[in-house]
Amino acid sequence: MKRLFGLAGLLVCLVAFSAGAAEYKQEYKLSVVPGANSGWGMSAARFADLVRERSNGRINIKVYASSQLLAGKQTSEFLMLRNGAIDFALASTINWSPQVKELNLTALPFFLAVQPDRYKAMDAIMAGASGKMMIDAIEKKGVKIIGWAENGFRELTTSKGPLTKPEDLKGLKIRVVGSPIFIETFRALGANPVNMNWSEATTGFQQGVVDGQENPTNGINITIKIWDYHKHQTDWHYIIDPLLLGVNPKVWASFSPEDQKLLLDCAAEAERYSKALSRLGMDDGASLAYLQSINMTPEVTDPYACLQEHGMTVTRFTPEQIAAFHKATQAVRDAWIPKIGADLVKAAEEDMAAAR
Ligand code: X2X
Repeated sequence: MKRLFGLAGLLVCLVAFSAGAAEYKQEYKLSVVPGANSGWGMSAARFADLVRERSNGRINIKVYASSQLLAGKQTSEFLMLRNGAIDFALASTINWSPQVKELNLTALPFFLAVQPDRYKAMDAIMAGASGKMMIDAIEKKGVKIIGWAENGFRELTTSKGPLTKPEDLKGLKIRVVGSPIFIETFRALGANPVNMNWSEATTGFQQGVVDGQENPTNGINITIKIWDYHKHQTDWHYIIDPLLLGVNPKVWASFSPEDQKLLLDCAAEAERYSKALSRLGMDDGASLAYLQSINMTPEVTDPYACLQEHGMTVTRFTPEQIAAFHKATQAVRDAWIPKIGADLVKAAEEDMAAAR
């Protein structure tokens, strides 16, 4: 009798186990817009590796970099994640902002640049009420968020230059992402913005279709060897590009509570790694120390020296230069604050002030 119960118990366990296991996919697809060697792609790979390791291979996330899952069209990522064509995405606010207007907050020109410590300001938004409002806005539209990360402050690179004042941008053709606030910002500065998907951008730079572009130094500009196309970098910090780790809500609900906790923990580590890659050589040394402590120091640790060694000029804006650009883009902020939500902008201002 005892043996019979034992056998029955075993059978119940087996059935329960296979039912549970059957809910998990063989492979979860994670979308990344730029290449695998970008800081962004490396952060996604770290997340996937940590998850695979800690789940003993039960959760297998595969990173699809270079907009592979998006047929090259970066602004369709949010809808594909929402409808389940993609399981996970490490995504930029810039690419999702056409669907979630609140995500234009960090694309408000010179909004963070005028803060005394721009990284502290970004961290304060992520950790504060305004960050929570951004996440709520995304989740209301049908995507679960499990963490933040960072592409970085977007600096301008051009074939003409150096650029030191707003008038220097007059007539320059600049590649931007297909999100309206970018077009308006560059028009306000007298430039000629051209919307181009990232998947076609480097070919465009090579062919000289545009005179410039804007992307973060460590994560993108250095990894694509921007010096092959542009000789000048303008460090104006005009906007920052935070990243969000999103999951399709049905996929999220299919994970056990223990595995959800595992995923959240791995997302937090990936965030730390991603921020360190983005801020390396631009902070007080904390990013380098962290990367060394986890044995993941990248080849380039001094981004400015790297750009200069490759023949580029780097113009690092003074607070006065930033103030001049801030003034020149006032109309863009005035037009966009009501679209983003005045309450969200106010909450961000309060979060940043509290962290000062
Ligand atoms: O397209 C860009 O510039 C990139 C790669 O930074 C984004 O996806 C926002």
